[in-house]
Amino acid sequence: MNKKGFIFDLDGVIVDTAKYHFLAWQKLAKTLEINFTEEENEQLKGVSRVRSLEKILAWGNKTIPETKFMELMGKKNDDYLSHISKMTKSEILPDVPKILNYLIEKQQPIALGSASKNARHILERVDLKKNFDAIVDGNDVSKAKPDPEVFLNAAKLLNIDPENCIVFEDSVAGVEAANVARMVSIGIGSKSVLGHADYVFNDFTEISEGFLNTLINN
Ligand code: B16
Ligand code: MG
Repeated sequence: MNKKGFIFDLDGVIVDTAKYHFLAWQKLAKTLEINFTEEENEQLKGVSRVRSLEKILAWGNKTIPETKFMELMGKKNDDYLSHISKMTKSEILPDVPKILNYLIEKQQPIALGSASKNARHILERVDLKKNFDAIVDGNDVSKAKPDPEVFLNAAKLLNIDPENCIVFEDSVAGVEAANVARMVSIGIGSKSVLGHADYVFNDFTEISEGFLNTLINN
């Protein structure tokens, strides 16, 4: 049987946590008297915590000392984690378990490729960690998406060549990272945002077993 490397982003692909990142950043930005729109928030998806705060400060034309920067990152994460602590399996996005189970049944290697430093904790919380053969997250990389490091490391751990890997991503930066890594990029979200992906689906309910078989066999 053909083996491909299936790499999943976490926030916004496996679980519905993108909304919690947005809420936590918005709350923090308000304390700095910075407003940003949902459209601008798209630029924060898949982007590291440090880079996200840098972007928000730039939108508000603000500079702050390093100690304050670290303090704000801590605050945002505490707020984010307070949302996560209430999270249940119901926040796994539609048909994700079905797709994972199908790929496991077909003996396909599966990895997580996330920018989040909270990724392992979240996977445990929703009881999906056991489905992954490899996990690469924000603690394991030095360069954030759109740099391909996170996906290239995942491919290495799966022992599959990058060109035989398929990435599922909800962010502009993540699709770009997959493209740079020369992997097949599958955008999960809207075509108007993720038009640079090889394929785009609104969610996993639109992905058929036939399509997965084509990915495995091509
Ligand atoms: P944390 P992903 C990304 O996760 C999120 O999309 C992004 O909004 C967040 O800033 C980043 O993780 C860092 O997360 O603060 O938990 O370390 O989409 O790559 O799974
Ligand atoms: Mg994401």
